[in-house]
Order: sequence, then C-alpha cells, then structure tokens
Amino acid sequence: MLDVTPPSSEADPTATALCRVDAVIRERLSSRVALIDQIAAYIVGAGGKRIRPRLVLLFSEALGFEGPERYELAAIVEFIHTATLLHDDVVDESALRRGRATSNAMFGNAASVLVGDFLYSRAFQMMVSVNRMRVLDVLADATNVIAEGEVLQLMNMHDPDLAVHDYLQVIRYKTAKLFEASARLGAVLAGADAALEESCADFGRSLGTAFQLVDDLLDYEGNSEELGKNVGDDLREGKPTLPLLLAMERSTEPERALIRHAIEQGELQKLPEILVIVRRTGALDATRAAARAEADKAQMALRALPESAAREALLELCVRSVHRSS
Ligand code: GRG
Repeated sequence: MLDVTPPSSEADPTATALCRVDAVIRERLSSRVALIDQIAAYIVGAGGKRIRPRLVLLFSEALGFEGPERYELAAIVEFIHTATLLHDDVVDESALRRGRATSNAMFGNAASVLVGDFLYSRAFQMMVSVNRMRVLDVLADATNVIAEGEVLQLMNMHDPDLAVHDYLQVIRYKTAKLFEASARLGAVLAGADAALEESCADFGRSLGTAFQLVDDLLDYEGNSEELGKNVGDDLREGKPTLPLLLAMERSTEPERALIRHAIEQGELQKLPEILVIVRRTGALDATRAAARAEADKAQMALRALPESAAREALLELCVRSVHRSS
C-alpha cells in the first residue's frame, strides 16, 4: 500500500527509523469504514517527503532519546500534515498533489474533508496513547495555530496591498508551526531543559519558514512534474505571496497594475508576462535569499545541540530545503 522508498542510510541516519514510522502509519490508518481506508491509503500511499517525521526522529536522536514513542509521534505529525493537505486542496480547489490527482478531484470535496477529519482525530487518539500532557499541549497548540493561519490566509486573498509582515505571519502559522512542533517534540521526548527545547523549536520555525518561502517560489519557477503539483496555482487563487509582493515593489507602474489586477481577479492568463516580471525584477532571487536567511537562522539554532550524525543530517536538511525542486 505505502510506496515510500527510504533514502540510503548512509545519507540519512533516520532511514531505518522511517521504515518503523511507515509501519506505524500503515497500522494506524485502518478504519472499519472502507471509504476511509481507500482515501487515506490513496493520499498517504502517494508518498511525500516525510520531513516533519524526520524532525521528530532527528531531534530525539540528537538528544539521546531512543524509545518507541518517537515512531508514534513521527506518525502523528505526518497524519496531521496529511489532514491539512486534504483540507487545503479542497479550499484551494487543487487538482494535483504528490504527482497524482488530488483526493478531492478523485473522491470529491466532502469525502476529502471528512477523511482529513478522520486522520486529524486519529492523530489525537494516538497522542493520548503516548500519555504525556506536554505532547498534547504542543500539538493542540500547533493545530490551532495552523487553522488560524489558514483563515488569515483566506482573509488576505485577492489583496495586492498585503504587507510582507502579514504574509510572513501566515506562513509561520500555516506551515512553520508544524515544523516547530515536530522539532520541539523531539526535545520533549528527550526531556530537554526549557532553553534547549526552545532552540529546537527555533530551528523548526525557521526551517518551516524557509520551506514555505521556497514553496511559494516554486509556484512561479518550478516544474509541475518534479513538484507533483500544478505551478501557477497561487496566482489562479489570487494569493499574494512574496514573489508577487516583491515584484510589485520593484516594477514599473504598468507592470505593477498588471500584477495587482491578476491578484484581485485571481487569473492565470497573464502568468507568462508576470513570470517575466518576477524574474527581471529579481523577486524570485530575493525570495530565495529570504529562504536562505531563514535556513541560516535554523542552522544557528543547532549550535545548542551536541555534535552527532543526527545534527549533521539537520544541517543538511537546511541546505536541501533551500535548493529543493520538489
Ligand atoms: C486539519 C489542523 C487542520 C487544519 C486545517 C487547511 C488547513 C487548516 C491548513 C493547511 C496548511 C497547509 C497545507 C500549509 C502548506 C504546508 C506545505 C508547504 C505543504 C507541503 O508540504 P510538503 O512539501 O508535502 O512537505 P509532502 O507531499 O512532501 O508531504
């Protein structure tokens, strides 16, 4: 059912642990309801990069925790992530995800939202079984903030005057918060003191911010086949992301008017002209530079950790997140 090829263990010290996580995922996906089984297997079986589970595993390993709860928590954050993808693809009316037709395109909006609810509530059942109040605290807070981020984003749609500060708040809430929680949970499992736990959380927040900045960049310069989702979706929805906000700051009056109109109307017809403008103004390079600066902050936060293969893998994750094409 699951088709996830683990990376070679030489490059990634979590490869074996990730196989254990996939076993937990397979086991905990099951439901008495056939349609849930079918849709959950469809989206989870499509793979995904497993970045959030990796953060739980790498931070717990870097801080010396080896108990089986790390597999459970890694599966929990992947379930929450998958629930948000199912809901997000309905909200965004997206058609392609992880190289396949989205679940909403295959099974319809209602089924997609409801199976997202199943995964989300299954994640909470699993959290209770871990039996640590702090874990519940971290994940209850994270999921609440993610939902706030998504609503904030909805309020910002079609607004070409959105301030960069407000755009950054959305990406910290909707994306970086789960990265932050995943890293923090590794520290919680390991019983790290408050200062060390905060450094791990700082890492997750910065890496998550870098990751979303690159996500927004790839929506303009990426390749649908490599990305596994359609490029140009943000413009179609009228989403004012950093590449467009920066391009408007740096362009001529007619160019600015063109971008403003595309955001207000949410239309793709002008994508080729807009691509020329975002490239020429250096808005794409500046977005990548902003991602690099966040990834550098993440790397700095790792100084709090003792040297280990896990810490090296986290450093490497920062570099790859900025240069990724999928
Ligand atoms: C169910 C708690 C809950 C909230 C619903 C819809 C919603 C509120 C939140 C959506 C948040 C969201 C989808 C943010 C984008 C995050 C993002 C960059 C997703 C892509 O992550 P990857 O590239 O995906 O890690 P893969 O496919 O590799 O797993």
